[in-house]
Amino acid sequence: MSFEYTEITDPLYVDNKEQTGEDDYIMVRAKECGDVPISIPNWQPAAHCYTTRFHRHEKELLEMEVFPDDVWVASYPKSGTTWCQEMVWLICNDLNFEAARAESLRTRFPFVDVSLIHDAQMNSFERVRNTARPRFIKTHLPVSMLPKQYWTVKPKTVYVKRNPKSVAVSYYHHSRGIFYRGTIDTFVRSFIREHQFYSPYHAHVIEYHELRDCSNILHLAYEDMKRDLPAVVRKVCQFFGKSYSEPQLAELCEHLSFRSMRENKACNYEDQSNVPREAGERFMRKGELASWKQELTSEQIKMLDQWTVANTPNIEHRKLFE
Ligand code: PPS
Repeated sequence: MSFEYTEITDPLYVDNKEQTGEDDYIMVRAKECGDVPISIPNWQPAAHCYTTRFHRHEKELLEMEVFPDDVWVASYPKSGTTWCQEMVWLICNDLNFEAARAESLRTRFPFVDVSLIHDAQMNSFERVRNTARPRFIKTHLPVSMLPKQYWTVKPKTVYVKRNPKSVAVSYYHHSRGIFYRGTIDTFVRSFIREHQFYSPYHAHVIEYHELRDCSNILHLAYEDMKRDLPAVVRKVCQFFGKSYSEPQLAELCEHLSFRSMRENKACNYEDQSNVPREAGERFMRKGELASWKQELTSEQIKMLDQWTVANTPNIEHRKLFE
């Protein structure tokens, strides 16, 4: 596998990047992905949006060592990753709530590819290399960019997806909390034009979906977690071969409730003192199923819906985004 880089020439990006703070974005495409067991005939992976930092780390990404006892949580950003990580970590660690509260999720479950988009305190690939096994790894990498060894080692992986309109709103607030200075309208338009980190969004979700025959990957949806968390928890326990009593499962669901996670310093990301957060922008923001109904204009909703239709010529795929 190798990577191909393309500059973004879209005027929406070029003309606004200084004002929005979207510096040095670049599209990166993985080539020679024959190892990926995807069920899309003649699949050509899309180029995904990163920053020019990608160049610096491409060898580390390609050559990353993967272990059979790794546990990965993968997603497009803002899809419920953190929620899933906390659930998976606890299920795999005998529901050790004390240990979960004692150490930040960031340390327990490092984000391997963050160095591709931000200047992290420590190179994120190095951080994962230095993590004791069994490792818990968060990634937003699309299927085409997973490290080469992933496909031979096949570590257990949970992929979580979320409705595109919820993702758009959550992603806007998240970016604003860190660096973004544009309006929600500019953000939504740029999200639709696939110029936010890890975009294109639909390809990200569809490509993981098309790995559904891989027994090492479990597919979840944020919406299912909201509607029936105990059912999702049971599914995840089964996937990891774990069994807990009803009272233990009830305690886990309470721990994973939005109210509880929002106040939990080990996973609410409010310890990130180096990141200036805009007033009121909390990582655990709303945690709702469809807050986009109040936060997007009817025009933005229409644009996002048309975009989903345009990106899902296969009707079966369209159902993934309902
Ligand atoms: S990131 O930055 O990509 O890792 O973000 P991610 O964790 O994927 O998504 C953050 C959104 O998930 C919501 N969240 C929750 N919702 C319900 N219940 C629980 N326990 C929970 N934990 C996190 C979080 O609030 C973000 O969504 P929004 O819509 O912005 O509130």
